[in-house]
Amino acid sequence: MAEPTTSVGATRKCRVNVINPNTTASMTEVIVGAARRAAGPGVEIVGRTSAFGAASIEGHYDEALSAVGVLKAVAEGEAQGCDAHVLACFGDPGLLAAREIATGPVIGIAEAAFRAASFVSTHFSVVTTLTRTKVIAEHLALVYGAERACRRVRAVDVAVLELDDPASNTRGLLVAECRRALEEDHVGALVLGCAGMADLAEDLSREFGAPVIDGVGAAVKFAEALVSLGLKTSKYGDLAHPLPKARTPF
Ligand code: 5HY
Repeated sequence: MAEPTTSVGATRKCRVNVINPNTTASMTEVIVGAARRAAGPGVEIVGRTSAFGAASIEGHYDEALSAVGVLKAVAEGEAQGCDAHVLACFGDPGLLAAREIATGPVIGIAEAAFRAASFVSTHFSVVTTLTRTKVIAEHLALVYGAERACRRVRAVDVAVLELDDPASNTRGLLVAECRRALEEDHVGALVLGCAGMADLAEDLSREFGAPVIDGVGAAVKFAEALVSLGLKTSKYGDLAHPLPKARTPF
């Protein structure tokens, strides 16, 4: 597995473990780029590609597999003294389990994007990759209590690993779907439903003059804020460290 990449800068305020739950290192670079653009002074971004799971996460099976890789990456980040963890996949795979083993905050990019959208709009729509993964975002909106604010989940039907292939016309398809969402869903903001779209948010926001939200950047800012408030994952109740027992090591 590639050595975690680290940004060195001003006196370090916090170290954020930014995990790509799929196993594609080139996608981790896009994610880490977005995380570093969002990170404030003194915030160290440690990028990590999951060592276990699928090359891209596009369904429930991929999600389940990737959760083990996420737990391994969180454990490595804890051992490396990371103050917070970001799960950079729009399904927030393994989020609650990760919070059990983490001391610092663990932020999923879907939850971060939903929360950010709810601060800047009354209603928002999500634009994700494949039609088959729409249900995952719909489920998360319910789990996070965002189902009333989230008007609709749409898809551009570009596979995760084809997003950065010029032949996929990702930007063109996203512009068309975002425009339809703004016209038909009566929403004030849009959420990009894949970490691989992170570097398109600013450009699309300019295109529409409306907030187009990337969960990677939002998650890094929320992690920074929680760490600066001294807030850690509660160890009272369901997120307490797992009970000691025999487990197959990963
Ligand atoms: C993601 N899959 O953010 C999700 C997007 C999706 O490998 N990284 C992935 O389509 O659900």
